Amino acid sequence: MTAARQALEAGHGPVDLVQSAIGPAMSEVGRLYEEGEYYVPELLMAARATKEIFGILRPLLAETGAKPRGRVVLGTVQGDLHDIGKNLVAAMLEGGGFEVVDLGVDVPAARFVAAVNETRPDLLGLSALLTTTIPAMPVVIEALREAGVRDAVRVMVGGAPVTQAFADGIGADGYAENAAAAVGLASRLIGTGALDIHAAQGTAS
Ligand code: B1M
Repeated sequence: MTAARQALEAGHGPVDLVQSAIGPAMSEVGRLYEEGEYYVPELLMAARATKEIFGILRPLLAETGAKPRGRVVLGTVQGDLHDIGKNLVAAMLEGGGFEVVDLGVDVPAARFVAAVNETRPDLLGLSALLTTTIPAMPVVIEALREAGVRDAVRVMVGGAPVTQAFADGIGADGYAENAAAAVGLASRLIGTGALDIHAAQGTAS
């Protein structure tokens, strides 16, 4: 928080902070976790710090007119209360320049469908940590189909018991093994480039 405020006071713009500080920092946290140097508490601290910094940056980003790379609705599926990984995915996506609408945990299929209708996201992210709750994922996809919005949104799935084969089997558009991979996958699925820095700086792109 203090470092973020100091950087802003020193004249660094909010877009610059997202692109050159928060994004790379969260990627580094993800890398250290994957290599076994960081554990869950470090992940939580990083995710919490990122969340607080975004509390300061969000209004500033809105003022600059910087276009988010895309909107992602994210939630842990019905019956499942695990949210540490999902929160990390949310923080990494925000750090990567995506707008995230976090529906929380234990989210019923109807709530996902309603959020897709209300917020028109580019991507819907489903997280599950239990072998007993991953069957809720195809239920969400079927509910999207029944509501006629399946083709309006890309579906990304993840969580410890989820595999690429499972994702393929339920007709999801993509699977990410961890939070860092989720940012890369989201970029590929949405087909976006970097944060629109020209719009943010008021220069021609
Ligand atoms: Co739970 N739990 N838990 N638990 N818990 C597991 C998952 C379990 C493997 C433990 C075990 O038995 N070894 C086991 C599941 C077994 C199974 O399904 N086969 C289990 C169980 C059984 C249960 C309960 C049923 C226990 C009980 O009550 N008898 C119960 C269920 C409650 C419920 O959900 N209805 C339960 C409860 C809990 C707590 C509430 C105590 C707590 C959750 C707290 C919270 O989340 N706020 C908890 C915890 C902490 C765990 C473990 C220890 C850690 C999970 C975690 O946060 N990992 C877990 C055992 C373990 O994993 N070692 C366990 C760290 C996190 C960063 O990783 O969540 O995998 P992860 O997220 C990663 C990736 O998976 C991926 O990116 C993340 C970051 O890199 N990812 C995505 C996740 N979502 C993604 C979405 C994406 C893309 C990537 O796109 C949308």
